[in-house]
Amino acid sequence: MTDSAEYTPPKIWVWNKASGGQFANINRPIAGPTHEKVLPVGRHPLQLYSLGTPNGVKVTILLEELLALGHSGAEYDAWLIKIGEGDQFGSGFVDVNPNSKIPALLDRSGPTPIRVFESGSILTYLAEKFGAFLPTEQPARAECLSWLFWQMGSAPYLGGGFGHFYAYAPSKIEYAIDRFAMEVKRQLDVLDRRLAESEYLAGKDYTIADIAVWPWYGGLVKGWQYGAAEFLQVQDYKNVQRWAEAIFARPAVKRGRKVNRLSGDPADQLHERHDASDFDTKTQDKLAAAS
Ligand SMILES: N[C@@H](CCC(=O)N[C@@H](CS)C(=O)NCC(=O)O)C(=O)O
Repeated sequence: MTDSAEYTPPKIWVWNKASGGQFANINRPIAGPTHEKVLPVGRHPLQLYSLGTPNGVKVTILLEELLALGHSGAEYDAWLIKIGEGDQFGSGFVDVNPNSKIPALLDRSGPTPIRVFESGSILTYLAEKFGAFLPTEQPARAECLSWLFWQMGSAPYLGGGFGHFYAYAPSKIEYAIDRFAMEVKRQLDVLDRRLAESEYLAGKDYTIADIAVWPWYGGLVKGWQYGAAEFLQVQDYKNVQRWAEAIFARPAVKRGRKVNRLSGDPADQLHERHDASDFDTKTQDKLAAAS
């Protein structure tokens, strides 16, 4: 790697070397599949192809919340897509998400399967399908969608910007870390001010806006992201802390967080989910013994 201070970009960028840094092996400048692979299909109407990252758990949290409300049509099979091994570039996955990123959903409940990709689109699709967690009346609906889209536009600065340069880049570049730490702290302050005046992001009710924002910014203030809690002084954002705790106390959130998770405490990892009983400790013990 050339030091950024000495780097003069060539006239035309060419892909002739690894970029370095964690996850460099999955980065490519071209789209499309790299190999043929048919996706597995389970018995439920909804087939989710995902991984337990902040983007992935948004969907499993919503599905668990819908099931907790009694929407049996939200039963789902959650299949593991190992992005570190390039599963997102398999032909079957690319058919469901041409952007090759988790999460991706296939709704097989109707005569023709419907593909849905981009977590914000999946949350909206499911909330509309089941008539839950997305207010129908204004101004709450507009507020919910505004915060939902805020997450989609803001989190790349947290993950792709701050997280990348603070934790994953091959060298620590002060300019990049300063730039994105500044932006992430500003975003936390935006949330803190909103949550000072409102219990949840869209108002008094918990909605898909909270479900989208919590895995990123709730996780950050709980110290789960990038080992950056002290660096960013996350304890100062008291209203975000209050909101993050309230959401983490929900049983459906605890279940949703476990699905497709490959890291952390093994007791919090349910690699695939095909039935509500998969969360039982006894079933998990059996699965572990069989593998
Ligand atoms: N805007 C997308 C972002 C999805 C995304 O970035 N997914 C990451 C994991 S958190 C991924 O699949 N990365 C694989 C890759 O970039 O090849 C969404 O909200 O669904």
